[in-house]
Amino acid sequence: MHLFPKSPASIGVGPLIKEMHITPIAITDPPLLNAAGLHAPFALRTVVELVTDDGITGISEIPGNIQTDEALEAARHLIIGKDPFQLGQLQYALEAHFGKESAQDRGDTPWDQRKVVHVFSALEVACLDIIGKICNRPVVDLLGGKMRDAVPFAAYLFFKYEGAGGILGRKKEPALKGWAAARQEEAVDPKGIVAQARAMCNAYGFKSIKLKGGAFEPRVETDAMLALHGEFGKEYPLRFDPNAIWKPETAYIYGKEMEGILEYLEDPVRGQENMGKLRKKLKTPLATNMCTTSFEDIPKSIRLGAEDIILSDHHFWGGLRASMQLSKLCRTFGRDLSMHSNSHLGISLAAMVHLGAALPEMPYALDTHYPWQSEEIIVGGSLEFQEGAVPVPTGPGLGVVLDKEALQRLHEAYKACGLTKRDDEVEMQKIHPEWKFQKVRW
Ligand code: GKR
Ligand code: MG
Repeated sequence: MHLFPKSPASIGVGPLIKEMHITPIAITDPPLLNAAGLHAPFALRTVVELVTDDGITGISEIPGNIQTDEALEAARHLIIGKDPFQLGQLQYALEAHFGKESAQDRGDTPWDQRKVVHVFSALEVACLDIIGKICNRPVVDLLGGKMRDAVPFAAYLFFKYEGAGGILGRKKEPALKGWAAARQEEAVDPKGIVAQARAMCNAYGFKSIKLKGGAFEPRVETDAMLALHGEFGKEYPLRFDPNAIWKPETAYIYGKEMEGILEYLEDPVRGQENMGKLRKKLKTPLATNMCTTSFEDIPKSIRLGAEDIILSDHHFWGGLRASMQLSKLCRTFGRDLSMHSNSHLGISLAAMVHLGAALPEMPYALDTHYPWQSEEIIVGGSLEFQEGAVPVPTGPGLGVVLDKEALQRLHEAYKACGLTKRDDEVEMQKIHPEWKFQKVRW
């Protein structure tokens, strides 16, 4: 007896992908500091649109880099004419075409520099958007269904120079109010960081706070965390992330000093070995988006006990379904899962929210850079936060619609800005010519 019709051709014949549009865009970004240097006046993103032969469009957004755009272009022939439901075949074809990437391809920067994971993430999310539209269900339902109605995020603070991005060195605009004004303020000491936290939490209702470190000496950054604890410690969990720029002895000294005030400490040191050793000495849980960043890293992570929390990112882990699989692995091995972020717009945020809503557990509020951005490419403008959380979009697919005019405008900005990849070292050298990125500095 056949459980399925004999001829699979009688089922599963859906629309096929007919067009792919790859649009690099540039969004203004404030002069934020981190271990790799300084954010450029523009952050780059790439928007991918897949259109089926019956006119359904699926969209996605990934970090912008000309190499990823070229790889997407090189993969065009693997995508056009294909069934958007056959994601396994698509992944297999991409890996066969590009070869597998190794953990080393990730690079030493705080962000992931691999290519194929980004390409697959872009295609997978756009296909899920199409599938959701065909089935008339939100993406969260394709990932297993909704475990929560809204997804909580954390305030993500940065040491920063004065200004708003867009034009290098642009000064504050006096007419701005609220967070729009605070976003432009300088924050280079504990006082500035506390003021930034207050303004961001007031505007978005966040109930957890993360400080990006690695920009100043550990003493200054630890003092900023102690100041945040003094101001918010009773109400909000706090986290700190120096992006692996501390030596093990430094991380031990300051990690001990911050014991008891942190919800978790993110990438205090470089590499799974150093993380595993430090983890045995500190009571604070350790999190990472730098040392355990792919499925290949999991066996060693478990052997060494490298971290307590893996910060997934669907752009880096190869999509939303891969992040769901990661959540299962985390559960199996006693790890928690949360989410990492880079500068991004609403398509990425919507994808993060669908994933966050489907995760079986969510012990920590997710990271997002969203408050630092001031432009949008989705119809209706920025997605709204309610009490620090984003309600899961209810429309079919991702539930957000691409604003074509805004896309064109930001594509023109991309062409005019002259950037083709993120390079925070070069940006820092425009202000401090002698500055050099160091993997481990203090
Ligand atoms: O945007 O400067 C930044 C961050 O440092 C980012 O690149 C990191 O990838 O947010 C990230 C992190 O949590 O490490
Ligand atoms: Mg991090």
